Amino acid sequence: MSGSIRDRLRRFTTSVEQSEELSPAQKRAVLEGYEEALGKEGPPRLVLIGQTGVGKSTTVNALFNAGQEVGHSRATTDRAWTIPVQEVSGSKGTLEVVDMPGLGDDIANYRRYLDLYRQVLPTADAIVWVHPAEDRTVQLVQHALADIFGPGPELVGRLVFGLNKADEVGPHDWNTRANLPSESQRATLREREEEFTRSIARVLPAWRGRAVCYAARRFYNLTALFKEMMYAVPEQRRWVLEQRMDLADFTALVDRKLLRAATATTLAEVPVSDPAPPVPPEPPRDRPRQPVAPPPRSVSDALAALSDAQWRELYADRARFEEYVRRVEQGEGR
Ligand SMILES: Nc1nc2c(ncn2[C@@H]2O[C@H](COP(=O)(O)OP(=O)(O)OP(=O)(O)O)[C@@H](O)[C@H]2O)c(=O)[nH]1
Ligand SMILES: [Mg+2]
Repeated sequence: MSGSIRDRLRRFTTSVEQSEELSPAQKRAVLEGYEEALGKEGPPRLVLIGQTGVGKSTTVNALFNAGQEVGHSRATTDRAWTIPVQEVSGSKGTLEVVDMPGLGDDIANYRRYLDLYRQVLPTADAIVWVHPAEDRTVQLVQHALADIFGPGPELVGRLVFGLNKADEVGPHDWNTRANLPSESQRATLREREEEFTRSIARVLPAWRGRAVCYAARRFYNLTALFKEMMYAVPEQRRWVLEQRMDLADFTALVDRKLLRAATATTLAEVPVSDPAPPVPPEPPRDRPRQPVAPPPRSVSDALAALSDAQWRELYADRARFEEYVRRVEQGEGR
C-alpha cells in the first residue's frame, strides 16, 4: 500500500478512535462500515490497446509486479468478441485488464473492432494505448481515435499513450550498463513524445495528456507512465489504482559494479562505449574504508514514502511531479 493511502487510513482510524463524541459501539460501527466500503470498491480496470507484441503484458507486469504471460504468438484477431476481461494478480492486489486488439491487421475487421471498443471503453478506469516508440506512422491511430472518441468525447480524459520499447529507437545505442538511453536516443525520445502528443491533440483537441516514452522490459520511465495513468483515472477511483502500484526498479538492471561505484546522478553520465566500469580507487590501507554510497532508491519506494499532503501537492502540478521524479531517479533528495 502506498504511503499516502496508508497515511489517510491511519489518520482516519486514529481520529475515529480518539473521538470524544462517539461511543465505543459507534466507533466500531464506523470503522467496520468503512472497512466494508473499502472492500467493496472494485479493482481498477485497465483497457490496453495495441498490436500484438507491442508490450502490453510486459507493461502490466512492470507497473504492478504481475505475472502476465509475455511474448506468446497468438494473433489478436483470434480473440473472442465478448469482452475479454482478465483478472490479474499484482503484488499489491488484483486488477482487471482488458487486452484489446490493435487496429490495423485487416480492414474487414475494422468496423467490428470499433463496435467492440465502444462497448468496452466506457467500463475502463484508464485506457492505455501502447504504440512502438520507433514507429512514426500515426495515421491509423488518428483515424481510429476520431472514429472511437468522436461520437463520445467524454472518455477522452481516460486516454494514456505509452510509447514502448524506448530502447529500440535510433541510433540503437542504449546504454545497457547504466540502463538508460544514450544522449542521442534521449533526444529522439523527447522528439517522439512531442510529435506523438501533437498528432493526438490534432484529432482529439480535448485530450490534455502527454505521450510517454518508456521501456517496459528495461523498467525505464515507468513512473512517468504511471503518473499519466493516475491523471487519466477518474478522481474518486485514483486511490484504487495507486494502491496497486509496484513499479519495477530500473536500477535492478544497472551494471552492479556501476551501482556500487556511483549514484544515479553519475549513472546518467556513463559513456555508452566506455569499456571499463568506473571502479572507485582502493583506499590507502591505513585509513578506514569510506562507506560505499547506497544504491539509488526506487522511485516507487520514494513515492510510497510521501505523505498525503505531498502526494496532493505533486499531483496538482505536473511540472513539480516530473522534477521530483527526475531528482529521485538521479539519486538526489535522498
Ligand atoms: N526491446 C524491448 N522489448 C520489449 C519491451 N517491452 C516488451 N518487449 C518484448 O516484446 C515482446 C512482446 O511483449 P508482450 O508483453 O507479450 O506484448 P503484448 O502486446 O502483450 O502481445 P500480445 O499479448 O500478443 O498482444 C516480448 O518479447 C517482450 O519481451 C521493451 O521495452 N523493449
Ligand atoms: Mg499480451
